[in-house]
Amino acid sequence: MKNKVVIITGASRGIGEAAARELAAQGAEVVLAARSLAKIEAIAKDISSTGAIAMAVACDVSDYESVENLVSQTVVEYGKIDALVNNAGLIDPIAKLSETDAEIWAKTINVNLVGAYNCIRAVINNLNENAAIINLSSGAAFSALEGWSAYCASKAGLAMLTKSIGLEYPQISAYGFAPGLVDTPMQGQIRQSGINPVSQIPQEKLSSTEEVAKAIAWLCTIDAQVYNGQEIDVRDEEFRKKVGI
Ligand code: NJP
Repeated sequence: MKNKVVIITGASRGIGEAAARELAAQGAEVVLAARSLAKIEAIAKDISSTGAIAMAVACDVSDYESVENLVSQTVVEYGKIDALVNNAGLIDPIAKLSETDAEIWAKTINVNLVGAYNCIRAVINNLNENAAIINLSSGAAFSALEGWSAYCASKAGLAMLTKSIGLEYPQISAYGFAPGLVDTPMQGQIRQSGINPVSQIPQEKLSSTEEVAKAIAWLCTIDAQVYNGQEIDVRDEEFRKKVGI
């Protein structure tokens, strides 16, 4: 990963934070993006204190101008972009469809699907050779779960967006990556809801963000190109062997 420039959205906590830390530890120059500027600045400072290169840019992925600013700041600072990790995501509203708030429902689509599109649209003409786009997918893209209609619909749409990039831009590697059940604040929110079997999974059964971060870092390398255009699940044994987790 030495000197590869990687943008990670949703880097203020959970999987995004862990991916930024892992990529930086492997030598990448990381750009942390999220709405909470103070949090990503603190993480970037911590990463920089290890001798790695990190920058924080406040960004709301659902706002195209904000995403354009993220990309232009990255290009000004580092001169290129080698990978985009589309990780920013929301799960609300967790409720049966008739009990959902229309604005909150639309917001999740606007972050999980339109937000990913915005980031891809803004980087696509700025990507370096052998670039990679990693879209954080989910089992929920392919199986409906009670109370998660916005989340499932957004991730299903994202899976088709991944395929579309694979078709239209074969020179770029695009992956849908399902991280499994990972111990993050989003899973805390799910447990609190008490809706559907995922909310019943005890915290100690969830996997660590560090393991998933290793898989994301691997997907940024040329070795991952065998999976171009595909949906990958971290629980796939063959994949785990390749990553070394
Ligand atoms: O989520 P969480 P995870 N613009 O809630 C950011 C998928 N996944 O780490 O803006 C920019 O802890 C937010 O930052 P902030 C999941 O669907 C997970 O669990 O400061 N950023 C924060 O950094 C998601 O796509 C599991 O509030 C925005 C981050 O997003 C990804 O993995 C299972 C934003 C969310 O942190 C990371 O999930 C699975 C915006 N508008 C898929 N809105 C799992 N955890 O088990 C939010 O299958 N963010």
